[in-house]
Amino acid sequence: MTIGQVLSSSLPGDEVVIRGWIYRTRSSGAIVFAVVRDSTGIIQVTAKKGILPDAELEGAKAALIESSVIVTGKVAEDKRAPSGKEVRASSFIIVGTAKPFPITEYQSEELLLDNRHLWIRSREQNAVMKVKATIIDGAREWLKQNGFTEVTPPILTQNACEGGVTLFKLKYFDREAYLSQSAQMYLEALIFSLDRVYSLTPSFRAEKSRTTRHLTEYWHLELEEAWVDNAGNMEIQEQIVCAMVEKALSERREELKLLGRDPDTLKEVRPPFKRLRYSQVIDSLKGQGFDLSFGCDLGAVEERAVTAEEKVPVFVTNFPKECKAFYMKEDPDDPATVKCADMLAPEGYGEIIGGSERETELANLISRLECQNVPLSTYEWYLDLRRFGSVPHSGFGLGIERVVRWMCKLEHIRDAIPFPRTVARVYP
Ligand code: NSS
Repeated sequence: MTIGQVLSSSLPGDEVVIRGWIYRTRSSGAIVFAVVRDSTGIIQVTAKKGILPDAELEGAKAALIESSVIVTGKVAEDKRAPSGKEVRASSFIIVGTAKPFPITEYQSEELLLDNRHLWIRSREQNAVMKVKATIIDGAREWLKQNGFTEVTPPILTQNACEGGVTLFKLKYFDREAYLSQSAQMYLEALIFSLDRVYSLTPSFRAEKSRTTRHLTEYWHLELEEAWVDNAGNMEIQEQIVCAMVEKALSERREELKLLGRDPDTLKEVRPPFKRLRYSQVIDSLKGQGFDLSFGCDLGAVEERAVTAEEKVPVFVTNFPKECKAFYMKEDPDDPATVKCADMLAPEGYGEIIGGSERETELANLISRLECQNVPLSTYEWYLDLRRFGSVPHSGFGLGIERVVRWMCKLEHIRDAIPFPRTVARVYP
């Protein structure tokens, strides 16, 4: 039985067998109080002299935290136990002993990161990973219901989808290749076969900046849709984010609470989200004393100012052409800007989605690539997509860890991934 099942459905007097790890332990004379954890929760176990064999009691007394155990015993009500129930052991078997655990109560962030392979056992990390899996489930369910096919784009590529600055270069036999920053260009090719596609892959960015929202390797959920314009693209973004939030609210309330997120604050996340034009945002920030002009990209500080008081994500649309990627379609009604939208999470968490309608005209795409000094030779295949039945289409990329950070109220994005990769860290 899992500990969760014991807590939720066993009755006093039931005999249960639990398997897990010692989370806390103390003994006084002839009795051991151990708190045991498994993936589903924690429960107190008491082991008393006379009830279980002496050798097992001695083993229980000697066992340090994180020893793995199998406990058989009877369930009893106990008001003093953290969960109101405890297991009175008739057998306490140590499966794997533990050396003194390097992580104790108050630890530096560095020590926790050096011991990440052990720290992921913590209740906080356990809760974050569950929320993450659940929001991915929520997204996949929505995608299935809405006619998207999951595809498997390459990670090794010769294309710089998001510019050269953050590329991880590698030697590919006798050539140069990169780790993918985005599956977008491949997804664009795939819509000509499948109409609506998505992929969930790692994306790589050689981000030198140490911030609370940048990883060098992150999980990227990307969608691409034929026959959809920027407005339709934003509706899809709203719906999928709401599906992710709803799934977490229906399945992960306890985990959210453990992490300090009041689940009710997420209930307001329903469409439609506010839509602000970039120029409006710049004017309003200037009014607040920011030194900005049309053409500056929005950084973390500006994004925080835009969303600090919001409870629901906000779209910022129509960024100036020069601060966005070559593939974004110029807005015919406002040609200094492109038909794009960034979705910013509320409460100051900042950008979680970047998306746009794509440029469909071959000549425009070539001139945008040339302006950005991109060598055309490795883009020939991509330009072919405009030569053979070009079609209006849009898409976007959602950073899974950015969404987890917001929903779980995490200070730093590295806690949204079990083994974070940042400029300072690639171990363990
Ligand atoms: O650079 S993006 O804004 N856009 C793209 O890569 C498009 N090519 C996606 C597409 O249309 N298919 O990145 C998209 C999202 C962004 O909004 C963040 O949520 C996340 O990817 N992102 C990151 N998360 C964590 N760490 C880093 N360094 C990072 N960079 C982007």
